[in-house]
Amino acid sequence: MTAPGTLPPVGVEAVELWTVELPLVVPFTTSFGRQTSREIVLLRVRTDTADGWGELVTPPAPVYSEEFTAGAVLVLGDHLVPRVLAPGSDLTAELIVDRLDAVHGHRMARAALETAVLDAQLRTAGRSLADHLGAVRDRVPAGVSVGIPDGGIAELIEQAEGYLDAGYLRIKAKIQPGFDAQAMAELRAAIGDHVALQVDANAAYDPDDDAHVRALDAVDELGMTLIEQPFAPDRLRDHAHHAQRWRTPVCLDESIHDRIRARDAIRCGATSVVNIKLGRVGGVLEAVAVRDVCRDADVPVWCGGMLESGIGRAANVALAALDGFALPGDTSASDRYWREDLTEPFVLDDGHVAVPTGPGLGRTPRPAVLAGAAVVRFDG
Ligand code: SMG
Ligand code: MG
Repeated sequence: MTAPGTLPPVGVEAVELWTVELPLVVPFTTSFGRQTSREIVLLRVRTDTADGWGELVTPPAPVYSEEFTAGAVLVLGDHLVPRVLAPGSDLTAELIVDRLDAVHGHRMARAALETAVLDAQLRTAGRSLADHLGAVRDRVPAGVSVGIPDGGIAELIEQAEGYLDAGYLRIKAKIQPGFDAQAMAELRAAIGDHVALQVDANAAYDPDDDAHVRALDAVDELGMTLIEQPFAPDRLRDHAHHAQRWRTPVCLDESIHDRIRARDAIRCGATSVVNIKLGRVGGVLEAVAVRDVCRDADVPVWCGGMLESGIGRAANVALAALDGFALPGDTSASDRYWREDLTEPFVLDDGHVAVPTGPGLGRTPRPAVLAGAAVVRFDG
C-alpha cells in the first residue's frame, strides 16, 4: 500500500469550471439567509493520465464567511489557476498547497483545486481517497441539518420527525435570535430526550447582548449534544468564557479556518468539539491536519457540510471515515438535498452512508446532468 503523500504527480493540461443550477428539495434557511437552489461549480483538471474533479462549496453571498461563488470563480481564474499551471504543470496536492501559499484566504477556492488534483492522482494510481487517507470505517453515521422552516416550529418538528423516521442518527437545528430556546424546547419535547439533538447559530448571537446570552443559557438547559458557533468567528475569548459556564459542549465551525486556529481555540477553551469542513480549511490535506491537532488534544471532530452535490459529498464522506470523526456528520444522503444529484446518489442505509470505494472520489458527474452546464476552460 502506498503511504499518504507518496502519490505520483499528474501532468495537468487544463482546468475547467462547470457551473450548474440545482434546486433544493426543501428551502434551507440559516441565521444568514434562505436558499432554494444552489449554483454548483465543479472544477475539473484535465491531465495526461486521469481527469480529476473537485467542488467549490462557496455560498452565493459572503454571509457564511468572506467567500462567495462569483468571487471564488474570479480568484480561481485570475490568481489560483495561473499559479498552479506555471511553472511546470506536473502537480500533486502538496504542490498545489505550496504554490498557493502566498495567496491569503480563499480557502474554498483552493480546496476545489487541490481536491481535483488529488482525485486525478488517485484515479491514476487506482486508489480510493478513503483508502489513501487511512479510513477506519466503510460507512459513516449520518446526521441531518434542518434549516429554519418557513412554517416555523410546527414545520421544524414535522421535518425532524420525517428525517428520524428515515433513519438519521441525529438532528442539527439552526437557531437565531427569536427562534431558539422556545422552539428547541418544543422540538425536544416532540422528538424525545433520547434523540441526539444539536444546534447551530452560524454566529448570530452577540455575546455583549444580555438577551442573546439569556436565550443561549436557556438552550443550554435542553440536553443538546453541542452548540455550534454561537458567536462571530473571531470571538474566541467569548466562546471560551461561555463554554466554561455551559454544560453543553461548544463546537466551532466558522472560527476554525486552519490547524493553527484549531490549536489556539482548543488551548483557550473556546471549543471542545470541532466541525471540520475541507472547503472552509482550504483542502483535504489541511482538513486532515486539523483532525490531527484535535486528536492530539482528545477533541472529537465531525464532518460538516455546505449543501454539496455528490462530488463534494464523496470527499466529505471519505474524510468522515477517518479516525477521530466521532460524531455523526452533516453527511446526509443525496435525496435530502436534490431530486437528482449530479453523481450516482449517496443513499441512507440504517442511518449510515457508504464510503465510496472506487478510485479517487469514487464519484464522477453523470454526463446527462452536465449537458446544460456553463463551462470555462483555462489552459496551461
Ligand atoms: O450540507 O447538510 C449540509 C448543510 C449543513 O448546516 C449545514 N451547513 O454552518 O454548518 C453550517 C452550514 C453552512 C451552510 S452554508 C450553505
Ligand atoms: Mg455550522
